[in-house]
Amino acid sequence: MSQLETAMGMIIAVFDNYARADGNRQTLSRAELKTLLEKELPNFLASGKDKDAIDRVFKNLDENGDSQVDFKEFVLFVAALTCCCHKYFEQNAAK
Ligand SMILES: [Ca+2]
Repeated sequence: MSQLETAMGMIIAVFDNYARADGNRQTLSRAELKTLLEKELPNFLASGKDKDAIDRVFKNLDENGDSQVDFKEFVLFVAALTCCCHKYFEQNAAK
């Protein structure tokens, strides 16, 4: 597998790993998203020790308002975060 194929496969695997905890492996509940963020993106929430941080992320991700985060909503979040990282590295490389 190519690097990109491997990366795509890993995003799917991470989603599946956390989404299946409650029996419904199609979506992330709020609790599942919380575990995923804490374990997979510890730096993302490090600054926001307030409990509202997860609620805000969850609300933003749950675009259709069904109180579940599906794979499409999750992957858009990963893409947006990746764009931020890319921007950050680009800015620092230009200095
Ligand atoms: Ca689930």
